[in-house]
Amino acid sequence: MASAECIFCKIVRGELESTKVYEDEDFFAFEDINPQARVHTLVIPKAHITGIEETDDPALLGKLLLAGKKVAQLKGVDRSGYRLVINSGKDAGQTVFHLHLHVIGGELLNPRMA
Ligand code: DGP
Repeated sequence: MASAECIFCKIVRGELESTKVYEDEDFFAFEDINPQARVHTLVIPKAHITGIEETDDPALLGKLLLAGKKVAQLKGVDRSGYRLVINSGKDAGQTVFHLHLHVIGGELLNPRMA
């Protein structure tokens, strides 16, 4: 179910501009507007799911990770290394309430994750 106000749903629908990296039937990947490393791409389900706490669907979550791997390959960081991150809720600093996987790499990342 799409949400009329959700910015990531608008990106999926093409109502908001984005730089597309990958798309399949269920997922869409695009460049983060505020990159935190040379490679910073977001992978989202096309369906509106507010965050990882909203779903227990193993197929969806498995495919989301596989789409993240695919994006890492497309961005050329699969061999050098990359980080997959999902922020959930306030303490993690989640700002967009549409499930998204950050694919971050292209440089040596800070080993500190919190
Ligand atoms: P999070 O903190 O996990 O909720 O990360 C949300 C990310 O979404 C953040 O890195 C910036 C990105 N973002 C927010 N609005 C837009 C937008 O309109 N376009 C794009 N491409 N990225 C956005």
